[in-house]
Amino acid sequence: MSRHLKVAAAQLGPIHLADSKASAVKRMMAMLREAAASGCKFVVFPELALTTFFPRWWMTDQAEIDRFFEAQMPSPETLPLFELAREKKVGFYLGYAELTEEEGKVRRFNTSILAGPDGRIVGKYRKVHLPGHVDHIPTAPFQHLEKRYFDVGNLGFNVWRMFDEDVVMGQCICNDRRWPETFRVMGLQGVEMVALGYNTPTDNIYFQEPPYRRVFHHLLSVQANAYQNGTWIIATAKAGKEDGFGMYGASVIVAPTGEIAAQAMSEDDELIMFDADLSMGESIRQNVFNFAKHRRPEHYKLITERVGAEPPPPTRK
Ligand code: CDV
Repeated sequence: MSRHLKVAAAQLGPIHLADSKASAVKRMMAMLREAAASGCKFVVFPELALTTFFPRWWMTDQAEIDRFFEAQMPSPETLPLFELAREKKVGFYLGYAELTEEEGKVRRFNTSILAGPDGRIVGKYRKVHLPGHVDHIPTAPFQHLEKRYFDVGNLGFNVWRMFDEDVVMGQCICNDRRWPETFRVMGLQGVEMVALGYNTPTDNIYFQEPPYRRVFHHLLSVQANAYQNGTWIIATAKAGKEDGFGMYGASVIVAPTGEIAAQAMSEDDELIMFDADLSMGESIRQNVFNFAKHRRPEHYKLITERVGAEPPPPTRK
């Protein structure tokens, strides 16, 4: 029997500092309704989908920072989204900032959850690869303070069985998509589909590069990792100018062949959909990327033993 899952990437346009979480949820609910009406069973929303991309702002008052976080999920503002998902029998992925307590310590994570078509949370992920910096860079046009506002995720890269189709589903967040390790760890658990939300500024504050090249690197990362692990990837942006600061869109649904099955055309709220054939990944995972047959982990030890690159000493003075 063929296994298909019709899926959607629900790209969000800008959410400004002054916008409420309730208004963001309203927009997401409109897209979830549209996806359900088109027969989609799974909708992927962006990273930090409830608020503006707040790591661009330098803040020192903890109470001001914590306004962007959720102490529970569903939170009062997101509950209507969970209820609608249950009514429409649509599962979803949602990125948000998580405030929690572990071993008596307050922790803050850049988190995503997977909710099943019954509206229950089936899986949680906390972002591992946090980009950016800790200190204020006054000369930069905006900040990227993920390393300041979040702890490094402590749940690892897991997969979950979801839907009647028993899809092996994984999840990760934004910068994780640039690291092959993210996907290989899920690939080694037989992942068939990965949900991924992101917020990527159009401009690089660390070195000069044209915006088209940033979109190229996003697509290159998602397409290569889909192919090398034989998995579908649904990558969803928050896009457009938030209070004047641009973030590119280019949300994509990528097939296990690495080909783009659907791509957003705007930098606004936009739903893209595709009926994903799950058998497409099987032939890749059974042939060119048959891990059991071809991988040689005895030669990969450095990957877990070493963090930074250590070139051999130079031969010339
Ligand atoms: N939110 C992100 O993780 N953004 C990074 C930017 C800073 C490069 C990304 O990898 O898209």
